Amino acid sequence: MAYRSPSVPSSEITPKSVYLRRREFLAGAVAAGLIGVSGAPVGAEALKASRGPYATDEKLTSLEDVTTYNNFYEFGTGKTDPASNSGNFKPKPWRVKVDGLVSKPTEFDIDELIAQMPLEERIYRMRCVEAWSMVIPWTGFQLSELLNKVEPLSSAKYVAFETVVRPDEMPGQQGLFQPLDWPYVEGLRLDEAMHPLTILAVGLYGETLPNQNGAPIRLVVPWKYGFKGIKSIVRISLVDKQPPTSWNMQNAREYGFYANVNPEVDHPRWSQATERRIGEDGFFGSGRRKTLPFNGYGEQVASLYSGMDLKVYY
Ligand SMILES: Nc1nc2c(c(=O)[nH]1)N[C@H]1C(S)=C(S)[C@@H](COP(=O)(O)O)O[C@H]1N2
Ligand SMILES: [Mo]
Repeated sequence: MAYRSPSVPSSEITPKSVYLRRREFLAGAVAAGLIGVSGAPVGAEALKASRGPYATDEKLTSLEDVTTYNNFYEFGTGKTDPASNSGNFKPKPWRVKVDGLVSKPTEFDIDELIAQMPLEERIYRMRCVEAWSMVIPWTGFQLSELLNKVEPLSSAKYVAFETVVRPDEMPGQQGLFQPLDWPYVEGLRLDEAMHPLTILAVGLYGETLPNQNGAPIRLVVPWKYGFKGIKSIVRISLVDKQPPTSWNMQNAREYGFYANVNPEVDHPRWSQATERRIGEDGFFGSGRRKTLPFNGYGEQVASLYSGMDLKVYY
């Protein structure tokens, strides 16, 4: 029996203003040779999407900050490493395998998948566990739409995700210092995966994902810390037990499976009460803002955790 979540109606077309705000950055980036004269990151394609629900009206983080301040350890551990070191990464052709406890295991070609799925723009806050945050206009589709296609069996309780392993194209996977075991793996409970806020993003700012943001397809779970948003996914498996997750394996004391944003539970080494909004850093800590429970999405998701001790499930 397939698990279904309520579908979300799509409405208007993305407002032009979203794209106009990109222009400030584009001129400088063309000059720097980061993007072609067409105004798109090299290799990027425009994506047509309707405006999805849940959009925050907070100011968008600039395209420049979204694409030059990243965490993607396969390309190095520095914030600018993913943008600098991902030029040889080939996000096409690409296939995503969806298997495990499903009636119809399928391997999807990324272009066919993008053509089939109802693309929406979702403007979400993203809160990294390191206490910085952004507001990003993603283009993508609900993970539930993909899972419904393969028909999870009633024995499926969790969803496991896996990133590609390509040391030839990912310099962070070469050499002696390996900060994480590869592949990067993540997981969600099935009800979290089916929640309408949970998306697979294939683009941002109206175009296909830049390599550093997880091309060609990555997970976005806006009420959880950013590390749950696994990038460059090649496999999605429905399983019956809680799957291992990369940061939890690396340091279980500091990173949990649930990783719901919670200002009341501090990281062992720093407070989670406030966050630094990238691009709005000012003198004397202006630009810091209060972190909200579930990153501000509590109204939508708190009921998923009723009965759980939120102080423990970090
Ligand atoms: N495969 C993979 N996915 C990953 C990471 C990573 O190192 N490898 N970093 C995570 C972390 S810690 C964050 S905060 C987000 C950052 O996404 P962004 O660079 O698109 O803002 O990606 C997450 N997904
Ligand atoms: Mo993060």
